[in-house]
Amino acid sequence: MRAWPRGGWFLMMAVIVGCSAGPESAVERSAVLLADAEVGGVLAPMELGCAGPSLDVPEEYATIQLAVDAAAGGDVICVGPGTHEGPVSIQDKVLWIEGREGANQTEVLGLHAGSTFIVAGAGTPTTIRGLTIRDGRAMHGGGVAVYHSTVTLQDVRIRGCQARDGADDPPGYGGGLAAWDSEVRLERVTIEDNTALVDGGGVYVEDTTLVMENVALRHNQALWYEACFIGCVIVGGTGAGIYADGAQIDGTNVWFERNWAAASEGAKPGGGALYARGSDIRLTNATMVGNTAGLSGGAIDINGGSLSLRNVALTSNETLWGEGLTVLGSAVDISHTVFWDNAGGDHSGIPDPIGQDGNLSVDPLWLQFDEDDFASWDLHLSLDSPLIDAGDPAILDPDGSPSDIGAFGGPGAAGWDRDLDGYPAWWHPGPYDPAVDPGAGWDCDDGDPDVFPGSGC
Ligand SMILES: [Ca+2]
Ligand SMILES: [Ca+2]
Ligand SMILES: [Ca+2]
Repeated sequence: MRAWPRGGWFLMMAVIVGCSAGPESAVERSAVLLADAEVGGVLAPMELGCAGPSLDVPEEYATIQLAVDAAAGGDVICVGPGTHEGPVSIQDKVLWIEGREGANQTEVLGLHAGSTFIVAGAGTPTTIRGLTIRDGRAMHGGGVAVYHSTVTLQDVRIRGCQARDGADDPPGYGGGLAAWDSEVRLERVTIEDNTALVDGGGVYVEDTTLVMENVALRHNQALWYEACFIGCVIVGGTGAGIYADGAQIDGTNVWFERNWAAASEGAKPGGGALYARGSDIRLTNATMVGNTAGLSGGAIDINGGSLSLRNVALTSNETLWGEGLTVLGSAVDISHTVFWDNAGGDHSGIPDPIGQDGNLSVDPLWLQFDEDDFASWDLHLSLDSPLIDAGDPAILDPDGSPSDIGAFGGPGAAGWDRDLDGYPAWWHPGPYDPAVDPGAGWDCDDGDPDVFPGSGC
């Protein structure tokens, strides 16, 4: 049964790609880092980024790979603005790779010829910063593949990457990013419009620790395919936002929006935002809206391990036969979390959490939300939202008030900069206030790097 849209999905995803320089330049950021690093009279090149000694692309090395090959462990590779060709392979070497003028100026293309970045055997943190990574295609990690390594991605966008074995063939794992036996840290990272054929449209992690702060997973897909040998079998895709197997995930201020796991009958489970098995998942101040899965777990499908949700908004997710949250044999700790408008019901496999530990079943009253017009969505809270100050009182918002539920609550509420223009999105409930917010440095349009205070706000 083909009950799901297929080819039209990409066309529905109009995403603005900006090309302007960020007003907070890498030079300015690096000056701050330089001042920090000079404390005590010790300079650490890996902490200076482009402000310190570096191998420069393209001035000294024509490609990033040539710079990587020439670099010694601990070196900084500084990538100039423009479009650079990958794939880039980093083997047994700890490096810092930074786009000097940030992700809106610096793209690395995978050219559909493997993972755009592969990092293997880097025992201490290798950092990739200030880049847009796109158009990679590989069986594991179309954008970034990490093996037996410790990797940090900062101010990075991963877009339009695919996990698949060949041009048309499954299987693939982790459209945007995949990691095995690794430690991965994501800070201010957007993973959007990536596809896996089959599991982990945005991210696939196995036996890996994944820490996320201000991470947005949007419009990723885990697709189904037909396997035809003797007759044809439809096999579903699982974990459209994230697929976790034997992983530990700790996410603070995480945003799952309209990821799509096309699991179907006789096949795999679902997990529109997240599928996990044998994994320990902890999400604090997450927003999970409009995700879709086939069999179960419109937002979350978890099997074994543990799940902790705190200050999470799990609303308006869809599944054909399951619920918003599907739990099978997991230890669950849910508090200050709102369930609302999930097709097929809010949850299964757990005692009803509503009405205790601060959990709610109320309309979140997003600032703008029309299920049929997702281009208009604005997932800030409206001024009369019942999620305001309804979060865990032990967690505070940037203004010192009790935390709001969702991605715009908690200390990291002010840390969103999805368009990476250097200006954080306003976090407070209610619409942007043109009298006050520009002066405070809040971005009125965090999806467009050409619009910021002083330019359109
Ligand atoms: Ca508050
Ligand atoms: Ca911004
Ligand atoms: Ca902006």
